[in-house]
Amino acid sequence: MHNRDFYLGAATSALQIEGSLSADGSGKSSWEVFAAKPGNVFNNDTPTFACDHYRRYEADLDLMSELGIEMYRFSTAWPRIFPQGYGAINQKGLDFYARLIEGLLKRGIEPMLTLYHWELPQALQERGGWANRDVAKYFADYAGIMLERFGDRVKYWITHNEPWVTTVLGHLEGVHPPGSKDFSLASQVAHNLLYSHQLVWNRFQELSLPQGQLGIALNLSPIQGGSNQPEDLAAAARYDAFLNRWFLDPILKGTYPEEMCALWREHGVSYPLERMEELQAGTVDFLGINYYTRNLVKGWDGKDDSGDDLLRLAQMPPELAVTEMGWEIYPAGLYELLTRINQENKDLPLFITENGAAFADQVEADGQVKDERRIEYLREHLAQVRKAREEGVKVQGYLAWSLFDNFEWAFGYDKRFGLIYVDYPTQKRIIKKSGYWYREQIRRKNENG
Ligand code: IFM
Repeated sequence: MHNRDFYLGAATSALQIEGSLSADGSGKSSWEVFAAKPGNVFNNDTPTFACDHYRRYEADLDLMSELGIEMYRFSTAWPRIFPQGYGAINQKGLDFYARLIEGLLKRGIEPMLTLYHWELPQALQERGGWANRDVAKYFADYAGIMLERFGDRVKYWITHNEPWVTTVLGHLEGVHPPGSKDFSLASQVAHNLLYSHQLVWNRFQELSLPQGQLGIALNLSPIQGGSNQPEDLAAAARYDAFLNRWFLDPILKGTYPEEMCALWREHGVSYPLERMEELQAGTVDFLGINYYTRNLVKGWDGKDDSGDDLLRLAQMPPELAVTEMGWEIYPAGLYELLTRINQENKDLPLFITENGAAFADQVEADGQVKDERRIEYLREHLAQVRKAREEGVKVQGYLAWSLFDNFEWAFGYDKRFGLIYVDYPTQKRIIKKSGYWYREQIRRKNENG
């Protein structure tokens, strides 16, 4: 018996697992082009083969069944559907996702479909990417096709995965495509991403799918001062506006945080300020939260010129436990986030759309991957979710990141987040100890009702 008012599942994204990037008439994505340039990705790894999921999806679906996964969050690659970003539809691209969705439903696994997990058609990047407002309109057209085609079978939809990452890593830090470092451009991009979400929300309302639920997945973190000094606490409040509320506030309240507006005024950036009214409040049926760690922040003492007061992170105390990403393991942060969001938005349905950890997994002589630290990480985070639910927070699901080890963006294949180990040269999959542990959690949840 499945207890489906709370799903336990797993998540992936297209580019990170599929491979076969030019199969069946697909166009190129900006990530494919960025990764091909030496120096952009660790070890010059590319997503060309990844987990070869495009060809092995049937066997991968069987693995999901074996683990008892109840919900599977995946993304569709825009360039597979519209190789040029708009215009002619590539039917074969749609057919792949039709087969995947059928395969999930046949196995009793609820699909959650993310429309944009960072794969911008390169043809659109060449026309200015997300800085170009037309791209938001093309995105809404692509979303419209996906909704028309799959809206009868897919209930849970996500527009953007972590638009903050597209904005900041792609346009301010320059470590994701297009590799820009420009605050004004980043602010324009952020606004257009939000605008594209709004356009999809409008379309979603017009279609009025009987069961459809639309959300967005935001990377959120509790932000704390590196010390109790007033300047650190003030910096933490500003950093919260930058990391969390830049996207939360427009989606939920229809406004930008005052701290961001002040920063734009200070830097002479007018684009988002002039267009704020095109974003409405409450444009989600549920909020997806991707949670990995908290951030400690320190104020700028004015002694160096290494950046903006708003954007500085404190050095973490070296004694804190971290994952292979160097991210502090801080399970209580998940509870802090859930209760905060629930307080500010009473009874908003929430999903943990990603949570997980990279560790240096090894296949042992007996062929097993005994990833005890990942089990500990998942156990502790799930306990925080349980606590929030017991206090009445409407968390409807928890999706582990990730089902498989996969292409971890600028870190290439160096970081392993999976419940399932992938030996890339042979493409052999090995269910890790954490995968078996997770299966047991799912079984117990359903046994206890
Ligand atoms: O792998 C990524 C994912 O694509 C988006 N969220 C964070 C994960 C781990 O870095």
